[in-house]
Order: sequence, then structure tokens, then C-alpha cells
Amino acid sequence: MTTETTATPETRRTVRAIDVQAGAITTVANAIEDMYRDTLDVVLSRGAFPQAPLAAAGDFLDRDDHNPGWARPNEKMPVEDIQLLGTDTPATPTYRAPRGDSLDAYLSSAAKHLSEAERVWSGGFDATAEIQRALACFAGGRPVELPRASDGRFYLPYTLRRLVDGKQIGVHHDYHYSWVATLRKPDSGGDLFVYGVTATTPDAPKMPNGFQYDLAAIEQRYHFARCTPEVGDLFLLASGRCLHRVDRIVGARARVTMGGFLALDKDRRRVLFWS
Ligand SMILES: O=C(O)CCC(=O)C(=O)O
Repeated sequence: MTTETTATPETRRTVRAIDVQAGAITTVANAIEDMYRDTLDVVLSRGAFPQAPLAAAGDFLDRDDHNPGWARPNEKMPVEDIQLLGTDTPATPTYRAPRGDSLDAYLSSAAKHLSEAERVWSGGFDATAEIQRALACFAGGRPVELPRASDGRFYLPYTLRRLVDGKQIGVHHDYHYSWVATLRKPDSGGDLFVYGVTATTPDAPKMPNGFQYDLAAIEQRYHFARCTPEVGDLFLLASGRCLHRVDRIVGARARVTMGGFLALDKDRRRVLFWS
């Protein structure tokens, strides 16, 4: 991971990023709470997941001769046309539903489509249990749980995501914190960029239309971290705080990831994860 800055005194927020080997991570054992306390923005945990089952699923998902059930909620915006497996009603705004969908539609879609994601794993790999195990390394001893709605339905544990040649995730921030694991690395592009710009940064550079961020100006004026994960790596990101983006994919190999959100519950006793 590299960090760069041309920050001026008025734009000097630093992205606090740490790059650690899984298994040697006692320094980040409470990283999720540290992200909440605003003392840490990014953790890249190398080798957090076993490589073989993730790589096998990444290969399986990067094929055009079969469709495992990809949803394409951003199809209207070709450069952002991410493919998603596990739901057709994601928990985030999309170009299809810019204000998001209802909780009921989200939960119904999760119940209907999770099996399409679970089907990609071979050799008995239990993705949900592995995610719980991997996130527990940063949970400060708290249990890591999948939330349940008041009617008993479970939230979706993860989504699988494919970005092919020419696609990207544009600069944005979310409402929570994110986790993302790499299943397949593209030939080129697909790096995560995290900027020292938050929703409250005064005068964050915008385009003349007043709502899109001016990426060139942001990269020139603010500190940022650039993260190049390998297959099996996991990153945690203060995505509700820092602007971030995924660089455009170049080449025949897609970027395939598994990811979702995480949060501490109100009394900070449990870590919740969902997608
Ligand atoms: O796929 C990624 O690496 C980042 C996804 C993202 O934008 C997020 O988790 O907020």
C-alpha cells in the first residue's frame, strides 16, 4: 500500500492506513472500534482468507460462457456497470434505484438470491463462517453477527462482485464501514483509492454541476492511500467517512471480490456485518 500527499495546510487530513499480515495483527485487534474512534481509516490484512477457494471462485465467476445469475443494478451507467451475485436489490443506492429500495424488498431478494452466491464455493468452503472468522480478528473480542430483521429474516451476509474491462466504482462515500476480500485480481487497474476528504471537508472540490466530485483536484490537493490487494487479502475501510473509489479495470481479467458493510451495534458490544 502506498500513501501520497501534496496536501496543503488547509487540506491536511491524512488517510490512516495500515498494511498487515494476517496472523500478526495484534496491533489492529480492535481496528473496528479504532475506525469508529476516527483514529484509523483503512486496514489491509494480507492473507486473511485461504487463497485456494477464493481463487477457484474467482476463476469460476470470471467467465462469459455461463451466467451464475448476475444482477446489473448500474447498467444505465456503462462505466459503473458492476455485476452482483447474492441479490438484485442491494443495500445501497444504485443507478436503477437512486434512493435505495425498501427493507422488505432487500430482505426478500436476499432470501431468494443468496443461494446463487453460495453455489460458487467448492470444497465445503463456508463463506459466511469464514467472513465471521476474518472480521473477528479486528473486533476486539466482540461477537461478529449477521443482523436479523424484526420478522426474523436474515440480512444478506455478502455479495460477490465482478468488474470487467473498462468498469470502475466512481468516487463516493457510504453510510457505514466496508470490508472487501479479493477473489481475482485484474491484469491492470482495480486498485482502491481512499482520500482524506470526508462529507464535512469544507469546499471539497466539485465539478461545475455542483454534485460530482472533481477527482483531479482531489488527487492534487488531498492526501490519499492506494491499496492493491492480492487474492485472499481483506481490507476494512471507513467508507462512511473517507471518499474512495476503485480504479477502472484494464484487460481481459476481471476484478472479482466479495464484500459488504460492517458496524458496531448501539452499545458497541457486537460487530454486525451484512451486504
Ligand atoms: O470494491 C471495492 O473495493 C470497494 C467497494 C466500495 O466502494 C465500498 O465498499 O464502499
